[in-house]
Amino acid sequence: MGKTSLLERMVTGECDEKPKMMIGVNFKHQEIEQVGSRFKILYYDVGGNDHITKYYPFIQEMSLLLFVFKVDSSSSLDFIQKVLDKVPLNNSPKILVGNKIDLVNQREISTETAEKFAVKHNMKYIETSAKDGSNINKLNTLILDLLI
Ligand SMILES: Nc1nc2c(ncn2[C@@H]2O[C@H](COP(=O)(O)OP(=O)(O)OP(=O)(O)O)[C@@H](O)[C@H]2O)c(=O)[nH]1
Ligand SMILES: [Mg+2]
Repeated sequence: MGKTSLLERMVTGECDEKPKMMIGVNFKHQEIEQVGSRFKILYYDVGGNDHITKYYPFIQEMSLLLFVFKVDSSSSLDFIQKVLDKVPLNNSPKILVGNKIDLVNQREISTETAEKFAVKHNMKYIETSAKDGSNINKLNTLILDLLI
């Protein structure tokens, strides 16, 4: 999906060219200054191939949830539906992220389809590219707006 690449881009402004296939949780923190206040956000980046069940207790504790799929793969959005069917969620704000929008010619999920999915699940929707940096600032701003 590009979760680790996206987080890297959000937090450092750079994108690691070769992220490793991940098992377990990767933590990253970000400090943001906004109108005189300082915020610290701790991200939990969960490996996509892991059994999601083992993260249930963590997911319940999150202040905000990001669901990342890749716009060049319709099965990646199906996977999010499967997760939503299984995982008990709290009332924290949720953002659906359609990543890899730089792959214009390989696109399988339209903006409209993803927006409908987001509305259905009470999520905000945003499209990004961790590769070229599209909308990363917008995503950071949205996250902060929803948290404060
Ligand atoms: N074209 C394109 N490739 C991307 C983008 N973001 C990530 N990638 C590539 O997609 C592959 C997977 O990226 P990761 O960041 O490891 O994805 P992940 O969701 O963290 O994967 P797991 O941790 O294994 O679940 C890598 O080869 C990345 O370079 C993007 O926006 N555009
Ligand atoms: Mg990863």
